[in-house]
Amino acid sequence: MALERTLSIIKPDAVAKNVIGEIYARFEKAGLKVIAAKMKQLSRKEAEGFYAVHRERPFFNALVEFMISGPVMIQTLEGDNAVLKHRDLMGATNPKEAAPGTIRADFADSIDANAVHGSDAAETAAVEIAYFFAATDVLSR
Ligand code: RTP
Ligand code: MG
Repeated sequence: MALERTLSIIKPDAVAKNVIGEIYARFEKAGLKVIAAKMKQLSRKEAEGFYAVHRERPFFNALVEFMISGPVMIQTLEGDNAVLKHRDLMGATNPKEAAPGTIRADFADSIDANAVHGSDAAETAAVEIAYFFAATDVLSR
């Protein structure tokens, strides 16, 4: 299996619910290591840049507003098959469709306030990690 990295964001709704630790515990139990982390209030520019691929989508403005509505917890995770493993832990984008026991099924309220973000491929993970972390702030262990 391939050792991979992925970018995880605990979104403002889940930070407000005070479940950072519960979500981290799921990463750890699945064998994903936190190798970089920071809490941050995103600026509008940062949120727009991060979600630039969705710029033309009808939900873009609502997504940006939501992502700047409060602090987020951003981390780089490392482990075997980290991208897919993390997506499996997250569950479907719409919490109504998320499998029982997934982070979104347990903590998300709606498709907009859906608790977490995770990179969707190794290539996008590399871009997303570099968006938030300098190479020297990512501590493989
Ligand atoms: P994410 O990027 O946040 O990990 O989520 P995802 O891959 O599961 O979903 P994606 O298609 O990349 O969409 C990014 C975020 O935009 C919001 N969204 N709203 N109202 C809608 O139809 C809709 N579709 C997507 C969600 O908050 C989603 O996480
Ligand atoms: Mg996505």
